[in-house]
Amino acid sequence: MRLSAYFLPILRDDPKEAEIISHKLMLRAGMIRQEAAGSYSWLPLGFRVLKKIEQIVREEQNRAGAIEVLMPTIQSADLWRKSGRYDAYGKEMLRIKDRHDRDMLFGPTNEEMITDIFRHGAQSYRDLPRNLYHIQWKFRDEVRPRFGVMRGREFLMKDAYSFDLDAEGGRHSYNKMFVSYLRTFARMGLKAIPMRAETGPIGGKDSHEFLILADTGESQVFFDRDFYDMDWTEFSIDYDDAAAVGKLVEDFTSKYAATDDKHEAAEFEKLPADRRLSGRGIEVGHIFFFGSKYSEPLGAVVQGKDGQPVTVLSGSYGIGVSRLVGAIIEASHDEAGIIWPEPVAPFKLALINLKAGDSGTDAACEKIYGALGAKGVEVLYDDTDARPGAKFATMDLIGLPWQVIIGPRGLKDGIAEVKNRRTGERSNVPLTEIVDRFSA
Ligand code: P5A
Repeated sequence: MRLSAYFLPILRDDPKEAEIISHKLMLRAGMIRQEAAGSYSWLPLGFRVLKKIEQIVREEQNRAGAIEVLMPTIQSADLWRKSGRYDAYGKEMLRIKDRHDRDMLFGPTNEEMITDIFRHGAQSYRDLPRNLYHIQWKFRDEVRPRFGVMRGREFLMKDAYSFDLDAEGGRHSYNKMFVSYLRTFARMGLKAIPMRAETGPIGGKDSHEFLILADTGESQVFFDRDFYDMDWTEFSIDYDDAAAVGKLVEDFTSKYAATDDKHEAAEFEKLPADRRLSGRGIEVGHIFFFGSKYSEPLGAVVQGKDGQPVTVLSGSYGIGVSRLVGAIIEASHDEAGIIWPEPVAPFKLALINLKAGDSGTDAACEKIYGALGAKGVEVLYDDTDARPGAKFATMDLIGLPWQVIIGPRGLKDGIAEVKNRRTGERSNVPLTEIVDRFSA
């Protein structure tokens, strides 16, 4: 992409309405624009990151055996009346009437709808276990939407729903999602610590929230220092091996970690003082097992192996896809701007032409831009006539992992400067080697 033809409305100054760094940087980097309280348009740069995150989530859900569907955002109130949540959900639910005066709502979550879909599509024990998920916009009329996309009213969620015949199967389904979450967040460069949590309006008694540590997080968290020493990268596992999956979950849940509403001071104090850590955390995922809470009132019953009817058991599993964009920035930035982990970066590298209009630098840049593009490397080519200082500031702000800088001076010696955004390390690389350095 050529910057001269792109849409990147950069703000030089800090927007006043933003309280936390990720919100400031997302506005300054031209990633989003606020449309109403807690509601944002995703501009080209932000949209690319959102799609990258969504794709990682999708790949890891598929790997864990979940099957993608897509349900509508607007739901009928009928199923919610059956489950008892139409009244219970309260003011957070955006209620709508259609032209026939029927009660509709903008879905804050989909337990009812998916249970009804499953009920109509599954007849016998052979149709279980199954896990169906979608990645769809939700609306929750939050009392205090704030911090940009971190607590929005309209936000993108991945929500998965499992259906099992018995408690043991239900546990395995829950554990598979647990492990897939460790993998998903690790691929984005995040350590998201699983913590015991309140189940709130979703219900059930078992739930874990996945939190990343950041001073601006909304939850107070307490956890064992040992989490730092765990291996957060090696989660290759056979999802069909219930014992192995269970063992990994056990490793991560046997250490103390809880949000403040589930915190048990007495238990925490049993840890040696130097292992007791507390801080703030951002909830990027939340998984629940609630058994028959929805299948019972909605009549999700299948024929069991012995011919008798069985009410299916369920869990639901959420990831805050749009929240993750902000959360990753909270975890990865410096005073100059965002530092994207490569897997979620909007482009892999910035190609900076220090003297656009100069036939030498233009020709060198065009050649590299064309060759990298042909290899499938995502490049944002700054071919504008802005001053070098402004170009560097913009590229540092938007945080692409690599910068390849080409100016008349280096060109004379046949070299470009390559800068790593995270480490700040710079090196001189022969122009002839640049294209080989990067892969898609
Ligand atoms: C699980 C999937 C649920 O809704 N039902 C379907 C269950 N859980 S949850 O914890 O309420 O939400 C799941 C994740 O969505 C993100 N999230 C939000 N992101 C941005 N703005 C919001 N207002 C918001 N509310 C929830 C969180 O990451 C949460 O873990």
